[in-house]
Amino acid sequence: MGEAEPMFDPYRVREDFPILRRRIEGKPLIYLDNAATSQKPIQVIEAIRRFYEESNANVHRGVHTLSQEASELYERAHEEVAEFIGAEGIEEIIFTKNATEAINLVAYSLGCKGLGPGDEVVVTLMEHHSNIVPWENLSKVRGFKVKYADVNDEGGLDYEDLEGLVTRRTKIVCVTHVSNVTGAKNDLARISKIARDNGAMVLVDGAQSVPHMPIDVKRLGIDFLAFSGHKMLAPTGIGVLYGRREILEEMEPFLGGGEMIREVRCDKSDGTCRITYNELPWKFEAGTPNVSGGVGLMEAIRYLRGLGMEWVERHEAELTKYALKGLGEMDGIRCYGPGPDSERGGIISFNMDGFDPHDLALLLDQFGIMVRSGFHCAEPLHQRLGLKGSVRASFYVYNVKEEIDELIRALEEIRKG
Ligand code: C6P
Repeated sequence: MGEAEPMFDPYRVREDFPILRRRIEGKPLIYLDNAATSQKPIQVIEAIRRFYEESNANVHRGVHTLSQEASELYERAHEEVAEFIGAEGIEEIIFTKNATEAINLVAYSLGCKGLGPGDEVVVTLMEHHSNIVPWENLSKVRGFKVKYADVNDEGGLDYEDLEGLVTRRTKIVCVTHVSNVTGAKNDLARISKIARDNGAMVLVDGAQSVPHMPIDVKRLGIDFLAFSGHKMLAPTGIGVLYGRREILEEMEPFLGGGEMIREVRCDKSDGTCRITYNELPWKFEAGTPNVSGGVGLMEAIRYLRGLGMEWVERHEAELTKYALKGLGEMDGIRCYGPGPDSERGGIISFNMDGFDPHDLALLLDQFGIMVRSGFHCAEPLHQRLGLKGSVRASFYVYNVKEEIDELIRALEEIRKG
């Protein structure tokens, strides 16, 4: 009997990404900056073009054919996102600009109603700045306290420290699912239990997990999930906040304007204005939304579902193991984060002795290899690990082992000078 057909073929996937045909410095492009943003398949590019060529109109505002079509597409995009992450329905799916705006929406909405003096918010030292700065800024205005759960020397979450910090005063625990620096993956079921035992809500930053693995918000028992379309094959400018319906119904809108209201009645004689909000999710989507972004995100999700999220996860785990082994065998390279046999995402940060991270990234660029360097918007984690920065390689569906071989070959060449 012949070998079974592989279910997932990254070489076939590559053909869908026009940008991968580019050459940089005369060399084939090797794109290893997927944690910053992913490349886009032709299917997504075409879907956006089709929308503008055939159906472009504002949504929920016109009775004409184009507005009806655009509204249907936009609503269907919410439905497909809901299915993708196991939400109950579109009431739980709010489209935002990106993960950052999704987290800010929760922070500022809770800041309007629900967070004040005596309350606490628990975050972790491994958070991206977007899951720290909104809470810190708001705490100064609203008088609540932000506490930080520690990480261990490998950059993994210190669950005992977290458990000690979460108390009856804690209103919300805000954690990343996968670190954008070390790839460390947090145990959300364990975190949810700690929060729930203390009556706290859980917000998960899924920016580095939703694009890369199957996610079921109901099974994870979380209250909020924030993620960005641009890291999962969709265009920039579209992101998602999942929120549990009962909680969203109680929350105040973050932004006011058109679309998010049902009625605005102003009485000039007595100066009163009565505003009633629209139903979910539109209550949280003020103004003309990013309709083409929603269409692009829907197509990106169809593409990822076509590949199968289990296969996406398995492929990236294989690449990560392979890269960690290769880098681990090199002299003068230090990789951070959990070991190759741990549960982790496809993100590896490292340093090479004697090289500044930005210099190393620039040198790799001359080999056609795109990596990120610096703090990756996670300065507190770098401080905790005693690092002045790092170089980061991050993988996605179109990366192949040969590209990792090239990365290692380039690093060897740079090291030898
Ligand atoms: N991290 C990186 O290179 P936005 O910018 O809103 O799409 O995503 C913010 C964000 C939130 N959480 C995590 C864990 C993230 O990694 C990011 C984005 C990019 O690591 C750009 S700074």
